[in-house]
Amino acid sequence: MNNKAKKIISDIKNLKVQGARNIAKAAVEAMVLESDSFRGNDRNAYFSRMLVTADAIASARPTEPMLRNYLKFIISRIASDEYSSVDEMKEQLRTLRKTLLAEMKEKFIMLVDYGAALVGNGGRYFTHCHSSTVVSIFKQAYDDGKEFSVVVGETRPKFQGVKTAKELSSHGIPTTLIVDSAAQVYMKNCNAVFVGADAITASGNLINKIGTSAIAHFAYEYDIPFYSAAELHKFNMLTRWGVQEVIEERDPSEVLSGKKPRNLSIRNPAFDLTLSRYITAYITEKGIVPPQSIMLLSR
Ligand code: RUB
Repeated sequence: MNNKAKKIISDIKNLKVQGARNIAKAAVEAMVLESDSFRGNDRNAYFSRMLVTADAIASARPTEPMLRNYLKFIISRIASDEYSSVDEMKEQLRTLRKTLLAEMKEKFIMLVDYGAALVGNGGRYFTHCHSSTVVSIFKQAYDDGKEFSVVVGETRPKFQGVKTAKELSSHGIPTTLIVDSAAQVYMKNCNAVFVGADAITASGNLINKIGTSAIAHFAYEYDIPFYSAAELHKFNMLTRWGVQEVIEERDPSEVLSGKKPRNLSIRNPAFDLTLSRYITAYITEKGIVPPQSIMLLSR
């Protein structure tokens, strides 16, 4: 495999590239790099190499339907092209990258507009982890002239919440960083919770960074709206047929470094599942929709 594509895969694995959207964008890039580095005119060899690469990228983060959806789209385009030469296919893939990224951006702008409208003047909001979508919603609301503040949990074990806190505060938004276990205390006085999404299932359930589900329970308890900002590409179509979205389990060394005492087991799930009944609505490119409508809109 091409070294640059390999580097992207390793960046995705070790979270240098994190968050569903950034991962999907990086995956498209890796596919183009791999395609461009292919030497020869053998269409079958080209196709197998693209398949192997897509597989390697998809398995770098197993809980990412958006990533898989983009990869599937690229692969099916290559597979359905019976006549082009390898060079022509390479060219088509470069054009496809532009189309996909433009489409992604267009949907994102619509989604962020819908989300920013939910941020009220004088409000206080809670978020978790680092979602480029939620960060953009807050930035847009701030740029629209709204005054509000944000509370964010640090998000153990990889501290993506710290990244969120730094980005929001340097944009000018008053932001408070708390330890994850203080969530209940600080959420009481918030007006709404905004989180991102890695996967959405056919029942409208949400899979997002570990800890999201507990936050949704607190929000429910305090009668605070709980929103997930998610492009419809995050929907896992296969869940309609009963397939379960796999929850990625990451290396124990992220939780405890150094020598592990005997008999100690460490678990490190990257995500958890929030039932749809705790979700007020999803913020999508098609509007603010209840969890039950996601499957219908994702056609
Ligand atoms: C990131 C995370 C984010 C979603 C959405 O987890 O859970 O909330 O991916 O992000 P990790 P975005 O850090 O393990 O990738 O809105 O950027 O798609």
